[in-house]
Amino acid sequence: MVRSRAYIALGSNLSEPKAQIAAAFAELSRMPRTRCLARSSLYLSAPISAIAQPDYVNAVALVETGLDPYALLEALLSIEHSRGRVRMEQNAPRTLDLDILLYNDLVLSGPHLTIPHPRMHERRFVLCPLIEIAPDCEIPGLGRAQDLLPALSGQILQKMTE
Ligand code: PH2
Ligand code: MG
Ligand code: MG
Repeated sequence: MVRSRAYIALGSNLSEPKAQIAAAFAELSRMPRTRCLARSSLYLSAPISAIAQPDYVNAVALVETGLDPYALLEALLSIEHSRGRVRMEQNAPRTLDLDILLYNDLVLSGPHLTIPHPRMHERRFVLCPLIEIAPDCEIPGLGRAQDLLPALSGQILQKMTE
């Protein structure tokens, strides 16, 4: 089996967000031909959105998977759906959001999937947990994740105690 490594961003700000993220970590390991290799701490973060909404709980996981990027996306969408995610406008509150951040060192741009995630470098709630589990992480086309953090110091984020 061809094994790939993917970093997944987890986010929730509805229906007990902390429990949603804990459940999602468990679900990631239940995806076909996939196991979770690392998970970050949970982070409480102010919403980045034009819509007023509750704070988020965010985290990042590293998975090893035999799924190709599109099959991985399908499996993540199916977990979101099973957790009661209802799609509304962009950046609306959600029970669970699972985004592919990186897939090996792949660069892919299509109508349904863009890798690296196109907004990951602008989001402290993504980069902080990512760096926690992958300190030397390189984002194809953008360089070291560590070097992108200082520009985002204005974004409010707090590591949660479990
Ligand atoms: N996700 C969004 C929009 N804004 N803000 C925070 N703090 N955390 C998120 O996960 C988040 C967001 C759309 O995916
Ligand atoms: Mg998202
Ligand atoms: Mg998403």
